[in-house]
Amino acid sequence: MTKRFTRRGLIGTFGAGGLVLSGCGKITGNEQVRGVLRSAEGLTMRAQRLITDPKALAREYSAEQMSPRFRMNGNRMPRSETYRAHLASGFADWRLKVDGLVNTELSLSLDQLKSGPHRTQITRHDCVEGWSAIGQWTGIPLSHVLDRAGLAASARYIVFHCADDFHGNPYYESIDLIDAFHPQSILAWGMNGETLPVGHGAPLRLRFERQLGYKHAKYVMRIEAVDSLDAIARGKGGYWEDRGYAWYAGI
Ligand SMILES: Nc1nc2c(c(=O)[nH]1)N[C@H]1C(S)=C(S)[C@@H](COP(=O)(O)O)O[C@H]1N2
Ligand SMILES: [Mo]
Repeated sequence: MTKRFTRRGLIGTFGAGGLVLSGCGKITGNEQVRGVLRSAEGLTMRAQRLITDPKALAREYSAEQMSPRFRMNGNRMPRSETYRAHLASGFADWRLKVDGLVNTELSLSLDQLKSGPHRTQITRHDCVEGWSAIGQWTGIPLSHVLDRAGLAASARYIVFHCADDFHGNPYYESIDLIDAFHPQSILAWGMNGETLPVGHGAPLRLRFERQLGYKHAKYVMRIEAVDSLDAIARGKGGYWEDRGYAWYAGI
């Protein structure tokens, strides 16, 4: 295997490891493989949580190590008319909604998000399809936004609702609260020193450096705090998870 799997260490053979070796299309069609992945997944998460500090940082790189080209993957331009109107007006009226199991619902403009505290990190993005790239991301810590809204005691997961879809099925993702409050979980509005490009998820995308690329929701429009993922779409916690990918995609 290549160097990119060294961080997986001891737990590399479980769960998401199997996914990394296969292309998206191939694996989703195979019920048996999906079942195996699901049963291995709880083990992966528990193993990873046992051997690694949940607050440990993913490796950060220096500016010289940044990839000359960072691929765009998945959707590169949402089809939604609402999104296109926001894009045309430079996201001036766009708002990030924060709702669900929160004490105070928020509706935040891009300026409000940009004027908050921010963090810049140079990290390596690993896609399940077998490519990786090192890029620089700047954004507001997700913890800051969640603290402002105040989570209800019953909240267990944070769901990211995106502007794009595949064949009418909206892209969405979810993470648990330990990961939501991780210092490298940021809502990024900047990439490589510039405004986040549309292909990479403008105006706002999640960066979540200890898990695989598909967890990093682009085009985030709404953040919802929930106590269960069952009622959302097919109930597995994400667009790709609903099609067989691991929910806990630790790397
Ligand atoms: N909303 C949305 N988020 C998404 C995707 C997508 O299609 N739509 N693709 C995912 C996948 S599989 C990867 S690898 C990364 C790609 O991010 P990039 O386009 O900035 O490289 O975004 C992830 N987040
Ligand atoms: Mo990906």
